[in-house]
Amino acid sequence: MRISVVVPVYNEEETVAQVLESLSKVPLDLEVVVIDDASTDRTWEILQELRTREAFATYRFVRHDYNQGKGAGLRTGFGLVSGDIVTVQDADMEYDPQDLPALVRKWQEAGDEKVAIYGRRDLSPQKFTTRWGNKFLTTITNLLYGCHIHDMETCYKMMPGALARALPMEGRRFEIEPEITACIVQAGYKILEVPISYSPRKAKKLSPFKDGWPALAMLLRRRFIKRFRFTAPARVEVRESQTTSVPK
Ligand SMILES: Nc1nc2c(ncn2[C@@H]2O[C@H](COP(=O)(O)OP(=O)(O)OP(=O)(O)O)[C@@H](O)[C@H]2O)c(=O)[nH]1
Ligand SMILES: [Mg+2]
Repeated sequence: MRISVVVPVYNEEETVAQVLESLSKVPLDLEVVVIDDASTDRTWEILQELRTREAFATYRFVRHDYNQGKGAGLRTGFGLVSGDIVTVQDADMEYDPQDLPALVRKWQEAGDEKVAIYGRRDLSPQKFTTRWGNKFLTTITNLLYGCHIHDMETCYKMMPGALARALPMEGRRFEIEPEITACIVQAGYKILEVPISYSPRKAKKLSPFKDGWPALAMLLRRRFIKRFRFTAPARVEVRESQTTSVPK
């Protein structure tokens, strides 16, 4: 049983190698797909160099012709992976891949329940506006969709592969986080959370005001205009691998 990890990347020359090296040490059977969304810095050169290393021989590296946004990167990635469960891994080292086994354990503990597992961050180190923007969007999500989560915007969203591949993914940029969350709930899945470590980077790229509105609009759209319908196939079991994904 495989866990697919989709890594959306845009201009992450400082951290992308570190993220992939850390992923290669995770003791799970991972399928990793890296989507470079037409980075303009050295990211793609670095990925070209990494792909020649034995540790990343099984990884797939894809590049978009032009920049389309994180949502578009995830859409490409979810379309390529074949794993039984799928998660996202941001490439800026805010999230530690060593937390992934804890998410898988939670998934296994849920048994036959239809669940998705989210990594829950401690948002207190975030800037005031970002933190309250996240809390606001999470609260609206809970109110509109009847769920009880604490961190809707987390990148660690682990879900069955069949569901990931069926997601409509109309959001092209950061409104993808509420869209995925809305679709998971509308598909009848319960979202469970696991505490994870989180190191917010200093140079924030997102603006809670500029990027918050499309997220709010997406929450309203999926709730009142375009609901997601999905029929779940039988649930698959995942066993933790004794080896890493690095080929010997
Ligand atoms: N495919 C794609 N990925 C992107 C794009 N912009 C950012 N990303 C990646 O998506 C992930 C999350 O982006 P961030 O800019 O860190 O978003 P964030 O963590 O919500 O915001 P920050 O608080 O600024 O870090 C990272 O791996 C980025 O490299 C983009 O235009 N296209
Ligand atoms: Mg980030």
